[in-house]
Amino acid sequence: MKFAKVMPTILGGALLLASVSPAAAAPISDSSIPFEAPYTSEESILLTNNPDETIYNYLGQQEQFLNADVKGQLKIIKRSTDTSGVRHFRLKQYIKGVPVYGAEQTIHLDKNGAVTSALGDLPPIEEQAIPNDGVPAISAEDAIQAAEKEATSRIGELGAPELEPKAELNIYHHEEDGQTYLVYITEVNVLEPAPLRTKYFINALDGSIVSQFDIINFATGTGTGVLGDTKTLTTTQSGSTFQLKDTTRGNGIQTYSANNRSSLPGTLLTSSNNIWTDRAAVDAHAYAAATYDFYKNKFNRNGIDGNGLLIRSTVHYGSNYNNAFWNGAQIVFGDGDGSLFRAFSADLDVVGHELTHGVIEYTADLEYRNEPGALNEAFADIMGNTIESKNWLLGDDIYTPNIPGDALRSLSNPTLYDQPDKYSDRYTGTQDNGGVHINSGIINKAYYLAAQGGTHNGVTVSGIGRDKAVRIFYSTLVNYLTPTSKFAAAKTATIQAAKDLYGANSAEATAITKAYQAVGL
Ligand code: ASN
Ligand code: ZN
Ligand code: CA
Repeated sequence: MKFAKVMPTILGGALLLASVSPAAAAPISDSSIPFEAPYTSEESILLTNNPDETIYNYLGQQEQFLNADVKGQLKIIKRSTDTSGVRHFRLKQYIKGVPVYGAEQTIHLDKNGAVTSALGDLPPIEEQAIPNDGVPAISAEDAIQAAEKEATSRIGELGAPELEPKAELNIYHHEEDGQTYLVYITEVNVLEPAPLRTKYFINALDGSIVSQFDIINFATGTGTGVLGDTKTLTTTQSGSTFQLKDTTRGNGIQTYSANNRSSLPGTLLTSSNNIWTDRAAVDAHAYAAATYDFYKNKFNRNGIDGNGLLIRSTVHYGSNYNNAFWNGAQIVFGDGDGSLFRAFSADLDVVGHELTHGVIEYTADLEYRNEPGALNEAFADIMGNTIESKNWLLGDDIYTPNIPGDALRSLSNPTLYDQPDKYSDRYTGTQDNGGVHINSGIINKAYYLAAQGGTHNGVTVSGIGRDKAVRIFYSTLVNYLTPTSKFAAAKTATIQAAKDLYGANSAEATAITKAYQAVGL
């Protein structure tokens, strides 16, 4: 009889438990029945006084539960007898000589040779559903390479394997889609560049990944952020403690505390229970992950340098320190003084801004003074604001905690916070490196107009939305600008990026042109 559903147990688990007496639970001696080549032929069932025969006779009686073929597919792979004389058998399913992943069955005989229980979970596989008759089209070596390629895309160039990789051909019943696959099962197991142990099910016909899961490595913690919100965090378990280390994004994200001192990176944050209470650290860790994901998902960029560069964040830098920064190697957040600012990591657009300074250093590398410096600041604001996409403000979640509604800067109306919104109003003095945090308002406003649309200085722009606008500005930064680009070059570059992405006569290119015209460029 064929069956359609997964067979849970032949007999119930309760019976199994009930049948195990304290004596039977005593240490199991090694197989007192010598292991023989598994046999499944009718002939063997005719043997007398053989416990194996009892097992197969029993399976033959279970046809109301078992696919008729299953009896012939189950091979005894282990026999043992414990001190009470109870015999334990472990059987494994093979179809066309290929093992079926996870398809094992245990059966137990009491000292009189009667079956007391059986337990297993055999997948419902029809023999004719086995792809290519169980013959692989790629080699085990190909499968190992496919797995290593996926692992490399997640954590970077792999170090030496902790276990020599091997790939075993299996039949795999995929519970999610109900399909039967012929797969190689292999494991990537490395410590460098980050600890990773992942099991892969590689399609033995085309090398694609059918399924995969991480065996060790990361844990999911929960924490409370600066604003009292609860969030999940990717962390790492190390022995009995948890570390604020995410190994699943690029070469990792690690969050430290400077403990109100000024040496970096400080100490890695840990927890005994994976419940995180350092609110500034919770936000820094979660928002670094969100920023990584934004760059990965939207632009397929693997981290700050495009090559998975480790993101290190330090919170509680200095005492009442009213700033955050990228120092060329990591991002750093002060706690704020509590009145002008609260902890800087509490705002996703600020975390995105600081990490974007890192991205800029690895791309256009805009010089941090005068117009190139203001472009540097504007791109940091534009990306930070777009990562959050909550409003057009910068720093509204951390600025003046006792005054609601204000912010550090506004992309839609830079003049609200003493920034120019047209080129003729630009600051030409020497403060702030030649006004890098001032003149950025001009470019911020151009971005806002391109995304949202509007009329400014008599020029009307049809908005193309944040998504297209940010793709154009990202491409401008990564592909077109150079370290000494000024605003005029930024205009040319952004228009060219829009034409290259959307077409020379596209509405997108027109919107960018008008947006720059509206700010007097
Ligand atoms: N928070 C400031 C910024 O990222 C620090 C600086 O002046 N560079 O722009
Ligand atoms: Zn900045
Ligand atoms: Ca405020």
